[in-house]
Amino acid sequence: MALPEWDGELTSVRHDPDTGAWFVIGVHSTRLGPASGGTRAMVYDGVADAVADARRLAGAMTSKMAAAGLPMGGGKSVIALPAPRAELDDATWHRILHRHAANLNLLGGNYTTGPDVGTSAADMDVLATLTPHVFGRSAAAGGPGSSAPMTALGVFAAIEVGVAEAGLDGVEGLRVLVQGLGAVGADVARLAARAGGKLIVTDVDPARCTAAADELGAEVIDTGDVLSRACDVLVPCATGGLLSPATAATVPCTVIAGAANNLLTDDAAAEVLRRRGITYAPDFVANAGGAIHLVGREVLGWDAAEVTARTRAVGDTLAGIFADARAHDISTVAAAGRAAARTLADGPRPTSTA
Ligand code: HCI
Repeated sequence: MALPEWDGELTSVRHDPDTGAWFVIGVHSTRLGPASGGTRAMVYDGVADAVADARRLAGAMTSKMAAAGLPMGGGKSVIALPAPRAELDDATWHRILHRHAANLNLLGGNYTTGPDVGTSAADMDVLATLTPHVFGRSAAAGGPGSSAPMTALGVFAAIEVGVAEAGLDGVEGLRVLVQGLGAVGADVARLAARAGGKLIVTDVDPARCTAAADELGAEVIDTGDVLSRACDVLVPCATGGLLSPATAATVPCTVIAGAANNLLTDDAAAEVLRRRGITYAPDFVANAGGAIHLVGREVLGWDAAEVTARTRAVGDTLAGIFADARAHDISTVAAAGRAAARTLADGPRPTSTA
């Protein structure tokens, strides 16, 4: 089999004939520390797609850890499910978690997982009974609890700094379009509403839209209208790949800052946004609050106040990236990539908690 090129360190691919699940772990880089990143569990078109997704997401984790100044490398797990998660019975899901834990143990701590799309703190609790290489257990099980509030706080900091970079005078009165009202998106919507933003929301689940309309007075739009509805701030909090060079060329907004990983199909989309004068907060910088929460609490011994302060500092990091992009006429993604590359080239810092 011809293997596609990848600049990462290790890919583990295993199959479980009993459940039909495939398990992929991508360790992109251990340059700054042991690799870490969540476990995504969903249905894929095939194992090649699952491998590609794990590797892309692992690469993004390397950049995220570096940009956030965390002493960790980048990795990601993908479990390619035999059927949608909601259709799996408990025994099958349990067996899948057991297999995953066995794979994590094989890597011996070179990679530590955590929650991602399709997995929860409750799943981390189960994994933690089988392997030590898990972040993000529930508070009830002695873990740091959900990282969603910190991810949302970091995204909101990115929105505020993005708005300032675009020359707008604060979030108050701006039309803020939130795509995806999961735990993170719903929290960002609340923060934006509290700051006086006029919320426009969409989600595949109508009940979540109704809740946002009731709680925040949000206007609800169709999921298909995200890229055509005029707004000031677009906040993608659903799955990745929303912005290609083609959609970036027409999306009618001024600022883009969201929580979704791998929001751009490729870096060329960032260049299109730059030329149109749209302020884009690179995803791996804007959404680092979750990683700051998990690594801060579980590796660095930070308390909640420290994690909150470090998450707010996502805004400062972004302001530096925006300034660098402006000064050198490069996209914000290029600027963020350069900064992360410098951090990686410098290697591990002896006093990363200082
Ligand atoms: C993410 O930011 O996408 C995942 C955050 C994370 C960080 C470290 C371990 C698991 C998940």
